[in-house]
Amino acid sequence: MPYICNTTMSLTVLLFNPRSANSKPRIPNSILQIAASINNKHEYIFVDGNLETDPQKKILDYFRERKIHVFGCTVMPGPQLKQAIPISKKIKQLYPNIKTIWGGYFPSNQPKSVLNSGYIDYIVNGPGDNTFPQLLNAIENNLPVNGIKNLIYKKEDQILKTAKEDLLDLDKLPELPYEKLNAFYPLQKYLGKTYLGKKTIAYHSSFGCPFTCSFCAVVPIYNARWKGKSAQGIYNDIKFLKEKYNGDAIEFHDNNFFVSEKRTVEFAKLIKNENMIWWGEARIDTMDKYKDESLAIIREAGCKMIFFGAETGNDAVLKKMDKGGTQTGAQILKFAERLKKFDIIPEYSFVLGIPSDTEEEADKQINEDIEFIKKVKAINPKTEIIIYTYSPVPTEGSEMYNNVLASGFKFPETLEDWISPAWENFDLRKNPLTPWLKPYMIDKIKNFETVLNGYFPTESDIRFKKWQKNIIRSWSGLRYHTGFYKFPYEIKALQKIWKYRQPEIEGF
Ligand code: B12
Ligand code: SF4
Repeated sequence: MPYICNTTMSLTVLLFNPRSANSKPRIPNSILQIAASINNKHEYIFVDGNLETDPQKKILDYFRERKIHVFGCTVMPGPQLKQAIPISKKIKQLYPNIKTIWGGYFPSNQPKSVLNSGYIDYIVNGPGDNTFPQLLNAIENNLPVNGIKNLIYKKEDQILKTAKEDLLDLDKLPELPYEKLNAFYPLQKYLGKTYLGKKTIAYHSSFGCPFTCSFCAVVPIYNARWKGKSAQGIYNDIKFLKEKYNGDAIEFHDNNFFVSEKRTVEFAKLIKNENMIWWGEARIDTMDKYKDESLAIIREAGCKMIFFGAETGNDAVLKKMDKGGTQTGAQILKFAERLKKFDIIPEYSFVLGIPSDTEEEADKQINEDIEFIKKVKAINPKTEIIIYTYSPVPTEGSEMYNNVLASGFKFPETLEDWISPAWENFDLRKNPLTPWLKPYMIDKIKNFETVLNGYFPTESDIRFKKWQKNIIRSWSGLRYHTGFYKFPYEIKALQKIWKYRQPEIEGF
């Protein structure tokens, strides 16, 4: 029987995390942090689609068994929509008086289609740590919501957005209710075996990001703001998870964990003796400013691999992407070389197929990016390469949104459109449907990716054995070296048989 608190609680809330990965569920930090904000004030139930075979049945059973007042759902683009949409719709049909609330990156960036669906009442736009309890208070007492920050809702036919709240001090937020989650789903199920360790903890230590890359969905929500929890605060939480649940590795889920060198080094010094391996996301230009001794200590403290948005080797394009202005192609190469010295594996992601004025330009840029990636690999063969195709961030009303619309590109209008197979591929940044990208270019990107993954299988797929890597490498070598990427069916077949994982979609 899941934990239900006995003290008198006001409302009962069901918090749903739709399925986001086929395997390896992670600690569902979004709903966990939201639960923390109402802990001991309202009763709550967790349902995690990653650990349920039929989450809709589970949710409807809860609705039948007890009075639930609010349904809260976290949504990122892509596969989570496949459960979030039909289940939210069903709840509204069966229980029209239940308040339905969505939070997370998808609804914050897509308020129109979400609210026009008619089955979502409120969107929490960015952090919900204050907004959610205030909204519940308003729902319970029938109060107006217009004074609550970080909220989007519909009044009559108008979509209204309230003011953005200043970023909160993470050290002052309530502790995450891990033990309550554990009563619904054993926490051990979330501490999976990954490339980093046997029991990997997913941890989120900061809000936002201080940069404004023009393609990034974090920017409209955080507007170049970043605030991190203190090194000591992070350490205390990790130590708790290590001692209580035997966590032995950490995946930092921050958009940009390494913003502050001081915080990273302090954390490294604290975690050093805990014998844990860790990973996080960073910017090349930020980390290239780190002192040698800082890089050495973070490696010594267990940081084995870092994810960086390299994007492209073309300086003009980097500028267009507004990568903060200081990242250059030369720096990307130099930094891959520099990390070799510290035995830290750079995981570089590239965005291919960026908007171009002509077909020739678009194709030329793809060819150059492919050559650049090969240069990175030649300098530091351990570099992990992640390839995305450029997908416009559909932030309604933004300048880029308008430019992309002007190019003939159309975003889905209804919520249901988002779960069509074509749009799912768009979300996974695999097939962007952008007018400047022709099918042969998409094929080229995909074929190169297949050959590259064949010749350099990812280190992070721990099920992939050495002998398997050797076979697939030898099959792909000729193609990689001669640049003949077309029709790589033999590599694809092996990847399919051996269920090759792509870390960009499923994580490690
Ligand atoms: C973990 C994660 C994943 C994991 C999920 C793991 C698992 N098994 O569950 C994996 C690796 C599978 C994944 C995959 C993808 N992801 Co992802 N993911 C994240 C990540 C790193 C952390 C999410 C998290 O836990 N955050 C911590 C919590 C505390 O923060 P939060 O979610 O923002 O929650 C706060 C508020 O948003 C709000 N809130 C959130 N939910 C709710 C719900 C309610 C009811 C309320 C009231 C409030 C609320 O309140 C919370 C507390 O303040 C985020 C980046 C990030 N830092 O958030 C990207 C992120 C969400 N992912 C993103 C993307 C694009 C994807 C992919 C589509 C990428 C791809 N190309 O493959 C895939 C597909 C998703 C899928 N399969 O459904 C983007 C979304 C961007 C966008 N365009 O909207 C992000 C922002 C990364 C990025 N910077 O680009 N992802
Ligand atoms: S540095 Fe990363 S998280 Fe920050 S704005 Fe750029 S792409 Fe987004």
